[in-house]
Amino acid sequence: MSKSLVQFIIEEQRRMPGASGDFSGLLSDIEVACKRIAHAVNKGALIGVLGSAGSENVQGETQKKLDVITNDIFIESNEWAGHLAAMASEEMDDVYPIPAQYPKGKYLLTFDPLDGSSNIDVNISVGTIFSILRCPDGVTNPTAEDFLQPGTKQVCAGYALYGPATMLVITSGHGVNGFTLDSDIGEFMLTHPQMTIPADTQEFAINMSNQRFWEAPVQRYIDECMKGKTPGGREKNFNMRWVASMVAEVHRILTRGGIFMYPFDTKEPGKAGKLRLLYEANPMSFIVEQAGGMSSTGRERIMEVQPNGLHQRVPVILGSKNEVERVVEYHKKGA
Ligand code: P6P
Repeated sequence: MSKSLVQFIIEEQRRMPGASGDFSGLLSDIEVACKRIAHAVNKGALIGVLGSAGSENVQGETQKKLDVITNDIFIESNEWAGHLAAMASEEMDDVYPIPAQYPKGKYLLTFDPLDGSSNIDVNISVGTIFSILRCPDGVTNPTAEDFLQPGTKQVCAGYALYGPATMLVITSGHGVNGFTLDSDIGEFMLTHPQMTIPADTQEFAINMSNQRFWEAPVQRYIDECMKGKTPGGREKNFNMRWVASMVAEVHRILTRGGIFMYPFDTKEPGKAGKLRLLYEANPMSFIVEQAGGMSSTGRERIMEVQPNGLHQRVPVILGSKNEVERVVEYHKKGA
């Protein structure tokens, strides 16, 4: 019989002498949150959760009903057990402190409760992304400043993918493992142990409608991919994908390789990129690097970026190592 996530977590804990069980408990609470979100997402129109909530988040994006519902689910599932000192979310302007009636713990949790939610009304896969940091020693009431840690400080990162199957993919620095929800027993079961990303690929993912706004290095890279084996192109032909759901793109890359790009563009001056560092780029970069891939802004390793704000955005170029290295090389040359 394959291993459940609960068994996997406990066996991982045994590998860390002196572990208090706090981390294991937090992961189990996150697992419950993802099961609850999977239920809400899978029921969709049947329980009236599709459509707009009629509000905007701190990003100025129209919130879907499920954006708000899934954010509430993550808060409710994780605030009570005493593993966290505070939380931060794409859907909340500021830090969420643990209510006074609950004990506090030593971890900080950041999350995007429903990434790709613009797809939810058209029944395309969406996901949840989360990242776990340590709360700085001696800090009992964390502020936004305490979350501003580079991605290399992450203790754990993961995502849930609500697709044809519901999956949970997690790393805590010892490789990447994928679990599939067996709805007959309500357990996530280990189905994809030690996932690795092939160093080479013939598949790129980018929103081509932004092409006129890209910098020269990205223009060159995509132009060569589009030319394939014709003159001025590459040694191979390429295929393209764009789901507009980062979790689905990253999962495809973990499964069969690829390069995902949401680079800097001049579409909205002053915006450093579209994707958010703390709860999208950093957790996905931790997972990608642990699977043998690479993740860069084009100019620096994403996990070494020193955050300057809870909702900071960065350019993201991640996936098969040899292709990301080529894009980084083009940035060094200026094109
Ligand atoms: P666009 C979803 O809104 C998201 O944050 C990522 O999941 C996805 O990769 C990207 O934005 C899609 O952006 O501009 O294609 O809608």
